[in-house]
Amino acid sequence: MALTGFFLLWNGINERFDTGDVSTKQSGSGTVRSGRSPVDMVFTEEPPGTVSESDSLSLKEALIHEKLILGYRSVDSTEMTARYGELLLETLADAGWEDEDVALVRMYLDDDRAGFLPYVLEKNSTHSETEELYAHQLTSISVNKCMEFRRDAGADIADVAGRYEVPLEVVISILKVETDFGINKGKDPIFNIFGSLSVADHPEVLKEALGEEGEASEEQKRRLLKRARWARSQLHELVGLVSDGAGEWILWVNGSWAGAFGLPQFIPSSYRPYGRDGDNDDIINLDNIKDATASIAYYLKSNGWKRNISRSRMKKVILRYNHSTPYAECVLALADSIKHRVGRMKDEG
Ligand SMILES: [Ca+2]
Repeated sequence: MALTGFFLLWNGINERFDTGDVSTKQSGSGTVRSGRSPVDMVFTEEPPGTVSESDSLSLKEALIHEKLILGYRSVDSTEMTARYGELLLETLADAGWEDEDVALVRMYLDDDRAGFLPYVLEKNSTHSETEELYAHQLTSISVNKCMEFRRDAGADIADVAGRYEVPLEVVISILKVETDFGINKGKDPIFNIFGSLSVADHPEVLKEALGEEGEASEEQKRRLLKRARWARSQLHELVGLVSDGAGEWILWVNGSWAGAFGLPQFIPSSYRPYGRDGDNDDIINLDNIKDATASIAYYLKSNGWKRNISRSRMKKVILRYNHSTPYAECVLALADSIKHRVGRMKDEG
């Protein structure tokens, strides 16, 4: 089927976890921070880690810490919100966009759902990947959730993952770490995420975010400039997807602060090349568990995953999925843990 056909058929449900006939339990997403390195957590016996129902406070502390490190000034959202559409169109024209693409963005900005999101600038210019951010993924609670998911949905997605020779525990680990099996897929339309970030290097926004000369760090300025360029390329891809037949709904799919959407948390530039139809209904729905599994596994295979892959190569491939060493180490450690539990279950008969 032509690519356009997939787009037209994909109905774009993004608020629910479409499991088809798969029943999946979803429990709360309390986080646990053990302070241990994922590297230390290759499980031999019982998965280590402090078992606690909630440590959301520590996650909040980590985010405050990020802000303190970089001394971020909040963008004046009232003024910027009022000027957002104008700033975005000006920025895109300055960046060399074709008039017709700018006109499309102008049209989408008229939608009631369009709007400026100051936190996106803040998050994208202050976030740093640390092992601590992933520690809660490597606890008994987390592994228990993975085992529940495997029990409920494993049989349905094992053959899909197998098509690409990617072990089931690796797919389950990615589904857990990315969105907690669909619980944390993001809360704002990706058109607004990429649009807001696209204006981050507009002189007026930069001045607002960085303050007077020398007030904020060079590092933060560097990040804002880099992320703004990146966001415009993703926005361009997104507009292109609509133009190629995806339907305008894709603009309003909710995504994370980094613009990642669906269970695999793909960005627009990954959707077209790596999105796959896992349940053979001719619809690529990244909120459908089989399609998500196929898309994750196909992404990994396309980036070098194969049978009998070495450990170091595994890590390199996961890093292609998400360029974060703590992420890659966490995904592999969690997959080890799931595999270990499955092995123990089999031993116990
Ligand atoms: Ca499908």
